[in-house]
Amino acid sequence: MKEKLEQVCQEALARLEKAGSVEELGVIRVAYLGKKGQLTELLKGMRDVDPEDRPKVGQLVNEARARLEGSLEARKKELAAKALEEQLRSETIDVTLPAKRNRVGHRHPNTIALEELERIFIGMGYEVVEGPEVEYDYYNFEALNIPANHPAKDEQDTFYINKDIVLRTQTSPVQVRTMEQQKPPIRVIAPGRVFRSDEVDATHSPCFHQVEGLVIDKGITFADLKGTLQDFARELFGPETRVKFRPHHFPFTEPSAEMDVSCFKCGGKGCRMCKGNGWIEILGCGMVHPKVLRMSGIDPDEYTGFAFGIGLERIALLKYEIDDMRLLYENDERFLRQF
Ligand code: 2NM
Repeated sequence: MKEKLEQVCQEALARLEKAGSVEELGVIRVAYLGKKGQLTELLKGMRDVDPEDRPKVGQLVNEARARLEGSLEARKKELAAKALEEQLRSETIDVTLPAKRNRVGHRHPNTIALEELERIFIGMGYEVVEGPEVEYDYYNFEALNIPANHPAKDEQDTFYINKDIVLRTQTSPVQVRTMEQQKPPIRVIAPGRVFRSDEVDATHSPCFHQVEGLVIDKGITFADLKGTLQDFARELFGPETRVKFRPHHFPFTEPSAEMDVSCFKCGGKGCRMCKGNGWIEILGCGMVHPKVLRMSGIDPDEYTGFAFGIGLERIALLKYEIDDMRLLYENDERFLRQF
């Protein structure tokens, strides 16, 4: 019995010594000290021991129990300390490592293009004006000499809130409001969001941005329009840029034109950028129609003026050579970061 006890005890101590985790210690405790543990079983064997030897053997079993308990506790402390040390080591922060860079936001290509346009026109003495995106039918159409049956008014192109109120299809209503409120001379640009009921594709979106300009004063002529827009084009696309005006029609201007710039990529020889013809259309313009002036309270016999409209996305796509307008609205940070 004594030898058996010693053997079990040594075996248990050896296993404790080898144990690598607190969980393993638990398994060993059950195996020796648990209800069916080896030491407990030995104690049950007491009934076979000589009655006069029982106190002695009982004491030996208790001593063995105490040794095992003591060793268990000691190993538990050791292993817990080791685990803590390992955890601390793995969580050590190397303060000498270079820091992770914080990604800072980036200006949208539209914003960059808009700020460039604003810089150019402010440099020529223009003021930046804004107005409502939800607009009266009157300001969006009637005051611009767009009659009720004009194709531009078609419900297919315009988002109607009700029969009198629309989402503005251009920023010209801001120009009309300016003419109503300010006495000439007027020199303003009106940038902003505009809405048309278009299907989304590489060159269309139901919501895009325009920058429209308006100049009203005594003696303003088409020559002022041409000079201004030529200066603008050279500032935006480089001093070598040539411009070309093609006759066009807008209800709110007479005469009207579209302006092309010589391709800034190939200089006019023809390339992919200008689809081989050397010119790129960038804006519409014209002399403000006398009816438009009169409706807004400006006497067309005293004053004349010119106006123009630029699609902001078109400028951003051209300048940054982006081939799909949808990229401008997805706000994919990997795309935006490039500009
Ligand atoms: C364009 C083209 C031509 C324009 C006209 C006016 C106003 F209010 F003065 F009549 N504002 N903007 C205009 C003229 C806009 O966009 C392609």
